[in-house]
Amino acid sequence: MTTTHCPYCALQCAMHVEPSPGGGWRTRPADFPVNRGGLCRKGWTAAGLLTSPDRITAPLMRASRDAPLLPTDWDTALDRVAGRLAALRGEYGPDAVAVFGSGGLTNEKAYLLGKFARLALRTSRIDYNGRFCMSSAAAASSRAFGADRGLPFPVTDLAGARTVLLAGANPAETMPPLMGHLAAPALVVVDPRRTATAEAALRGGGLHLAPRPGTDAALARGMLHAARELGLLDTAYIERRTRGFGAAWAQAAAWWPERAERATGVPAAHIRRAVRTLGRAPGAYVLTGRGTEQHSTGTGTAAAWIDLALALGLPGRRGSGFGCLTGQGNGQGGREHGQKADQLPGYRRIDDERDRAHVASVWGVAAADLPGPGPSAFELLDALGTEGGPRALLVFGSNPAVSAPDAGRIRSRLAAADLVVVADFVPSETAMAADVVLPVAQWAEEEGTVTNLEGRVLRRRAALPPPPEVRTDLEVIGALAARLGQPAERFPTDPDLVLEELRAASEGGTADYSGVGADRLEAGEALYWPVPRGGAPTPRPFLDRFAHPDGRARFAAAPAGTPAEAPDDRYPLTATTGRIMGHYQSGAQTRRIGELAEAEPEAFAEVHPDTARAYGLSAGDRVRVVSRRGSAAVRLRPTGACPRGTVFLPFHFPDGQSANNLTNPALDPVSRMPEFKVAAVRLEPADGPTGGDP
Ligand SMILES: Nc1nc2c(c(=O)[nH]1)N[C@H]1C(S)=C(S)[C@@H](COP(=O)(O)OP(=O)(O)OC[C@H]3O[C@@H](n4cnc5c(=O)[nH]c(N)nc54)[C@H](O)[C@@H]3O)O[C@H]1N2
Ligand SMILES: Nc1nc2c(c(=O)[nH]1)N[C@H]1C(S)=C(S)[C@@H](COP(=O)(O)OP(=O)(O)OC[C@H]3O[C@@H](n4cnc5c(=O)[nH]c(N)nc54)[C@H](O)[C@@H]3O)O[C@H]1N2
Ligand code: SF4
Ligand SMILES: [Mo]
Repeated sequence: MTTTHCPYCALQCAMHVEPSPGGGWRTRPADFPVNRGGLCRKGWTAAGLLTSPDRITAPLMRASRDAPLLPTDWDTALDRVAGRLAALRGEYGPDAVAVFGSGGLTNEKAYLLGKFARLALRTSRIDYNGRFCMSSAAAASSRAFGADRGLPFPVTDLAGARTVLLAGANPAETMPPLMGHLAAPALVVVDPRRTATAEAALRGGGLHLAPRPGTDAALARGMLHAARELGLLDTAYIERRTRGFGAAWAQAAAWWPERAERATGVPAAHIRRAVRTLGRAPGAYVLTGRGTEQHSTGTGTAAAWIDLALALGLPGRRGSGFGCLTGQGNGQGGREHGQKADQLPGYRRIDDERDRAHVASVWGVAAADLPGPGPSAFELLDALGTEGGPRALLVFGSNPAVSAPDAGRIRSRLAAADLVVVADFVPSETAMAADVVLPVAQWAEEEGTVTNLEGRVLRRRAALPPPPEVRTDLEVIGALAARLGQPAERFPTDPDLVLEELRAASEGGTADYSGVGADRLEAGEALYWPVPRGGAPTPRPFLDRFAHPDGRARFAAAPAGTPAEAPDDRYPLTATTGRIMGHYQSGAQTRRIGELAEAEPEAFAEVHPDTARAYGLSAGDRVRVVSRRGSAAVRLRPTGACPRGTVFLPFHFPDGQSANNLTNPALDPVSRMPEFKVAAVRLEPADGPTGGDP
């Protein structure tokens, strides 16, 4: 039996992995403060993928674009990849090769992938799926607090709260064990749908506010207005610990609750009641999730929630706070160690001379040799195979053919590239569109560290060896680097050696991991970053001061923008997308686990029963949801939990069922986050004629 952490979400529940009496492996919950002996359905079934018949166990390669993917040996596959990469670089320059990483990769993998892109490929074109995840909240937090640690406190702090406001998060489905920490506080749930989390809030005497999708910023401004009206502003805190309240109030002054009601659909009386329930510090927390962040106005919206929290005096105090719920297993660490387009390890900036000099010295190169910032995830994928765009793409840990916005367009970009290489352990939709597929080890077959949603660095342990012809991501990166002429010692494949290097590269940075020693991890010490060499970890980094040089937080005073697309006569409904408990992300993994696939075998769309009636449709009908970008054929699920005029689709299903055939790739100007949560759509019977474009 080995004790490790779950392969999926950012809670990183602790679990035991052990042989299953019937053959194969099984998981059981382990004791850990975050999950306290609980696991969700995905965690309980996670070991199923280790022995899945669908697993890729040999490299796959196709002879030409139209030829099938066939098994081959590692040398042939790696020689082919390195040879093509070198040729494309020779012909078009280093930016001809693009790299796409993941918040599912361990810290060691994310670090080595960024180093590989900058040193072995010399490309500036590297970004990752976290751009589609928490980037808006990360940008807003960095601006407000001077650092982006999703939760700047342990989740166990939440149990002592009086009230927790959840803006656009549905943890009852997305992080079930977190609900255990939210049992005592009154919840205020902000979600257009009456989700399982909203039901829990109502049962516990809390509140459910249901704004129209894409209108949260107006709601947060309206709440700030009401807070002043009700005399709830913490003026001493505002004076002592913040800057810029005047400008934020100048924004909020125009959002009296009755006007916010018109913009959002949330009654003014509920806005005032929510503010009273939330109240001042201590005892109140504001937490954001993807529902409020995944918009073309996401950074401004996250900032509006931060402004509300600052006005009430919540952040950086014991027993209250502001936080963002990181999503992927290593969503936090994955955004700190240099796989982001604008970043170097330790949350350093690639356009800062001192940051460049530090990392270049650890890497033994000249700072001038490091490329500069590159384009963001969607822009990178969307330029593939175009004039001046990248010709080749290497993917580690993502399935953008299903999870990228306007996925139909991204699938055609993948087809237009000269070379697509995917490292994965299952034949994801992106892997099946690749020229070369490199089979890699899974979570329970290798060692490494991840950083959970609290900013705590954890050790993942190997419980079993990978199948014989399978390599680790670190080995794949190392082998490619060697073929591209890099010295072997520059790309170690032993995770402990990579961690040693990451510690040095992050030292003195915002996300300082220099004190994350193997001995301290081994001893089970709670290593919240920053953790300087030989120094204490930092569970609550903002208690005395925020991370800006003057120690003060900044109000953002961002305007309350509106979604890029509004409903009209041809597309009269608003589609929003998200998650259900039994599937994870693009579904590449969970659709291959029998129990989960049987429970939710196909895509569906939730609509209000009145909407279904207006279209003459009933439960179980197959419908086509159509946007300006494309359509998805799904099963209709009428439910009173979904508001009139809104259509909710999970994005876990591929091809013709993919919610991302519909989504709008309008990008937030700061975070470059796409508008996953708002698209104008209409419904059609799936088997009838289509009503025209597209
Ligand atoms: N089961 C499961 N769990 C997961 C994942 C998974 O795929 N499946 N993925 C993990 C990852 S990477 C992430 S990022 C997290 C995400 O976790 P969450 O943020 O909880 O997940 P979502 O379902 O994307 O969005 C939450 C809610 O936002 C609502 N919403 C839509 N539009 C708006 C809006 O305009 N305003 C507001 N306030 N709400 C809106 C939706 O109705 C939805 O209920 O979950 C993690 N956990
Ligand atoms: N419409 C809509 N779209 C969304 C969202 C939404 O709410 N709505 N949410 C967005 C969000 S928050 C996220 S995080 C993204 C996630 O979307 P994706 O990036 O597509 O995430 P996954 O489906 O987890 O894909 C991970 C792939 O990598 C593989 N993999 C897992 N671990 C490893 C590893 O260690 N190494 C390698 N080489 N491979 C590995 C898995 O088998 C899988 O095929 O989706 C985004 N897309
Ligand atoms: S809540 Fe997240 S970490 Fe915990 S078992 Fe479920 S998927 Fe795994
Ligand atoms: Mo995510």
